[in-house]
Parts: sequence; structure tokens; C-alpha cells
Amino acid sequence: MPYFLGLDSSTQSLSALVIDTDQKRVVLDQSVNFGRDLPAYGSPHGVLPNADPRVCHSDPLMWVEALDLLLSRVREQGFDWSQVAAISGAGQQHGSVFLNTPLSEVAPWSAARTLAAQVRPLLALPTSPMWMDSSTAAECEEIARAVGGRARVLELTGSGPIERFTGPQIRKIYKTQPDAYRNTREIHLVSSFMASLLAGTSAPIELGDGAGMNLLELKTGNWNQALLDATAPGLAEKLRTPQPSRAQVGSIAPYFVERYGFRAGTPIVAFSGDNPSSLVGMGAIAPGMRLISLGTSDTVFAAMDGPRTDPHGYGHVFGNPAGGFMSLICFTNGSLAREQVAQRFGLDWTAFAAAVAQTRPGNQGNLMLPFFTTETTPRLLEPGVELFGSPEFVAWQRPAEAVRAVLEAQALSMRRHSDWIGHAPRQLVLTGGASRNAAIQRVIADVFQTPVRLLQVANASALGGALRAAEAAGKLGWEELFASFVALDPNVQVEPDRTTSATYATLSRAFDEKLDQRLSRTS
Ligand code: XUL
Repeated sequence: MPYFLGLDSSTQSLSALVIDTDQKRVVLDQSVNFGRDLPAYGSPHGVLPNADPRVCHSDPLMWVEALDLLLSRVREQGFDWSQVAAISGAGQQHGSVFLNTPLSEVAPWSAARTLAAQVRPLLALPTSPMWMDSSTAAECEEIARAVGGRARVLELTGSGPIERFTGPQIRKIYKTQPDAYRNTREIHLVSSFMASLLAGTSAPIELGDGAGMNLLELKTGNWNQALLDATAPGLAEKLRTPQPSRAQVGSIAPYFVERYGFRAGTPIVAFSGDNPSSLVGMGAIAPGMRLISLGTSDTVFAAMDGPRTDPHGYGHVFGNPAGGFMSLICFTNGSLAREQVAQRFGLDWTAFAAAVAQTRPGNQGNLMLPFFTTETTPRLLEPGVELFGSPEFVAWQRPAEAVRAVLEAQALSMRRHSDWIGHAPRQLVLTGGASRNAAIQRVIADVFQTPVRLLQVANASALGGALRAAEAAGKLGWEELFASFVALDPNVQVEPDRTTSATYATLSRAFDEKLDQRLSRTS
């Protein structure tokens, strides 16, 4: 059987992508959008509303119901799930699910009831803290203090203590909802939770995604006792030993065989985080390629030859699912900031791209600090947008300049904050929803003075899951899989305009100055 399924449980949707390794083609690529398809969860963008903008939780039952909905929809279209030989996948990173019963102790899922109905009574906490949450500054400081400072957390885990990471989130639950914490017997990442649902038992956390918890020691690949103790009492018992990415964590639960027609015994390979999975889906498991994913958040990432850490403490080191490490820098104000500017002037994406063409590189010195929401890179716990330049621009009366300003600021910030990765990139490979936007491609190529390319498959994270399932099944190696499934789009080759180099050097200095002033005011 040549079919392999990759699932991706991301912020706003659940996707399924199936590859046929004999025919070397993608045979299925479908998604359930949480806001559109599951409106009852009141989360149009996958996040529950909260009066405090720093608090971002999701309803884990929404992810569970999305799985049932996606599998049944695809089956109704006539797709035969029994052709799938192995399954893997990915989840949005850092989010956590708190269960009152380890899934290894629950009775097999009953095919007579929905999965959500069976998971609901197992939740020790009705909502899941997710990666957009920035409400744990106090907990980050407490953890850092307990283990010897922020630099020590960075050295141990590859990341400084970060508000959205799972450890500080767990500590906050322990402090603010002690009963819920006491009732919790198993804590999952979104990735291990999705794998557990499919396997009908407790799937362990995978090393690549586990590195985003501020709990895992990079050197040993195991939980660090000092960090566990600093986070919450009894935490070790609520976490299973982390497993390497190729580990088979179970076989498909009979529920999915009976309801959707999967083949009994189909192996489930450990699920990873969406970024590590995208590294695989973009064929970038060896150092040398620099990747930019333009999604709800923007991320810049690359495989690394060793676990080098960010001296500024903003970037992260995660596990590379193919072995070794990867760097990742997350910019929270990604699509979110672009959307805010577009909405402010009533622009659709065509008009947004056209606006860029009406302005010149460097934007005549007009500059934006585009922190519409709290920011991870650089760390800003108070949102705030600042404009500098002509009086009309500063008064938000220049739509075209505002559009260029948000894009230039995002690219300048990516360039400034990714220099620690090393290896000056020879090309930048873009993925994610906004990567098809020609104006964005142009600004990134010019700011970095580096050629920009695109991949043919947009959903790199789900593709990464399918490729990981195929590789773990043992018949095909990475090179063969990449040769069949990872191709650059021949129609997109954006060369940097060399004449803009001096302009962007000047703009970059101005941007750094304004950003440093902002950071010194807030630190
Ligand atoms: C990475 C991060 C985001 C989420 C998005 O550290 O927080 O990219 O993984 O799903």
C-alpha cells in the first residue's frame, strides 16, 4: 500500500494530506476550518475570546470534533482510508491538553458515540492554553529564578523562558487553578494529543516538539528535573518519556477502523510540532536552506549542524525530526499585522499587493513598528503600533505607504533577528498562506538581498507528516521522498533588486534605532 497520511492540527484548521509514493503524487489535501466549519465553538480564528488580550486558549474538543468531521467528509467523498499504510502529523506548538485520566487507562473509544463526547469527561481543564498566550511573564521569571536565571534556561532547553511555552503555562495553571492541576494525571502537547486520539492510548511527546516546553534538556533528550521542579510539583508523573520522531507510538484505534474504514493495525508515527514538520515538508532537513513561513505568525527557521542558541534570547532550538536540531524564530505579528493594515483601509489582498507597487523601496523613510499584538521577537509584552515619517503617513492617511511599511518592518525584523542562525542564506524559501503574494516576495528578496523561491505544495506541515510516516515505514529514504514530493515552483524566482541595497541599509539602521528605543522604554 503506497498511501501515507499526514495530519496538521494548526491554529485555524485541521488538514489531511495523503501521498501516493508509487505514483509520486499528492492524492488528497483537505482541511476543516474551525471558524467556518465548527462555529459552535465560538472561535472564528481558532482561539476563544478573552477580555485579557494576553490570554489565548482554545477548546480542545474543537480539535477532536474536527478530526471526526474531516475523516467522515473525506470518506463520504469516496476516499478509501484503508489504503493508508501509516499515519503521522503535526500540531501547533506549545499548546497543552490537561487530562484527568491517562489515555492508556481509558476503555477503547466506542464507535457508537462521537470522539468529542468520549473525550469531554476526560478533560481536567476545559480549555487549552495555546501558543498565542503571553500571560505567563511572572511564571517565566519564577522558573528562571529557581534554576539560576534566564540564561540557564536557554542553555538547558535551547530557549529562554518564553510566555507561550508549555512549562510556564503549566505553572500558571498550577498556581491559578490548583484543583484542576491536582486532578490532572496526563498532560499532552497538541501533537501528542492528536496522535493519542488516533491510537486510542497515551502517545508520548516527540523530541522535536517537546523542545518547545522549557522542560526538555536538549543535550539528553529527557525532562530536566530542576525545570520540572521549578514548574509544578509532581509534573514528571503527568508526562511520559519523550520519544524520537521516528517512533511508532501506537496503531490506529478500532474506532477509526469501524467508523471510517481504516485498515486495522495501521501504524501511528509520533506527531511533531508544525514547524519541525514543515522543515521536513520543505525538504530542508540539512543545514543550508533558510525557510520563512508566513502564517498567523511568521516564522524563520533552518536545520542546524549543532544546538547554537540565540544570544538575544528570542529564538529557539527545537529537534529536527530527521535528527539533530533546527532553529526557529517566531514573529507573532505576522498575518495578524498584515490583516490589521488591510482592514484599516478596506483593502483586499489584490489591492494590498497593488499598494506596494505604488510606493518605492525604502518607503521614503516612512517606517512602522507593527506590534498590533504582544510580540515574541523581540519580546514585547505590551502591544503598540508606532509610525514615523511624513505627517500624513503618521496620521494613517497614506494606505499605500502603510502597506509597504508593515511589510518592510516585518522583513527588517526577520533579518535583524535571524542573524544568529549563521550560514548566510543562499536563497529564502517561502511557505504559508501569504507566501503567494508577489508584493511580499519582492519586499523580502530586497530587504534580505537574497533570491526568494516558493514550494509547489503549500501545506508543508501536513506534507511533512505524510513524508515522516513514509520514511518511518522504512521503504523510502529522505532523498527519494524529497525528489518525488518537494519541488520548488518554477514560476516563482524573485531575484533581489541590487539597486535597493543601500536604501535598505539606511532603512535598517533607522528601524534598529526606533526598535531599540522602544525596547529600552519597555525593559
Ligand atoms: C512556534 C510557534 C508558532 C506555532 C504556530 O514557536 O509558537 O509557530 O507553532 O502553530
